[in-house]
Amino acid sequence: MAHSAELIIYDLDGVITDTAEFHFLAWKQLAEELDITFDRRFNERLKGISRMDSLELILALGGSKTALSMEKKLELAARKNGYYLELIEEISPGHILPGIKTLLDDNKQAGVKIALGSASKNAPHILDMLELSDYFDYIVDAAQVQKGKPDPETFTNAADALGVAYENCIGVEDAAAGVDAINSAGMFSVAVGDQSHLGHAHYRVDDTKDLMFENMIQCFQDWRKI
Ligand code: B16
Ligand code: MG
Repeated sequence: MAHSAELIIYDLDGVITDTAEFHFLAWKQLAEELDITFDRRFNERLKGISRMDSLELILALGGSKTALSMEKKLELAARKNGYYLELIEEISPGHILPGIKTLLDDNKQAGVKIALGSASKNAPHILDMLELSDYFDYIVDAAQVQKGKPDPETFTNAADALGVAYENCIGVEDAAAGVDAINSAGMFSVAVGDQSHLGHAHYRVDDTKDLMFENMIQCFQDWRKI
């Protein structure tokens, strides 16, 4: 008998909307102030990673700067977030990635629960600006998560809160660290993006417009039969 999915946990940045460019510009501004050279290639490593972990990676890139006090690091992280908040002021429903609105509508109509599993402390604010908050049964509070992606906690937190067994959950991600997190949680992983860094997902599409609810459910059921 086919098993049915009970909960789909969506990542935010790179799946629902593309805030990665704004994160990049905000980190770049901070890195320049610290005389650290920072490019788009390095920025790929920050996708899905928490704010403080991202700062540590950037400081390590700059050499000896990792020895800064915690107070100074918190100040730098807050400064970056200030730049980021300025940049995202203009976000509107027009910034929802292609195909996502239909996917959420189909998900809701099928009676499958919906959660947001984002590393971003700004996630509730961004969902509001996208006018998508009403779709979500649960939003993981990034501030409550002890271990960020690739640790499974972001995803297991959502399943625990909604009382769903991990094997009945699907996670949707655009970052390699996020797919690692979903797989370690024992959930079915769906990835959006390139095979070169997302080949470890159970199911992958190139672009959000190719994410079809029925296909995701079909692949999940095939996986559960194994
Ligand atoms: P904030 P996701 C992640 O979002 C971003 O990919 C990552 O670049 C960012 O550092 C992280 O959120 C934390 O964001 O500074 O807003 O708390 O992909 O997990 O939705
Ligand atoms: Mg992401």
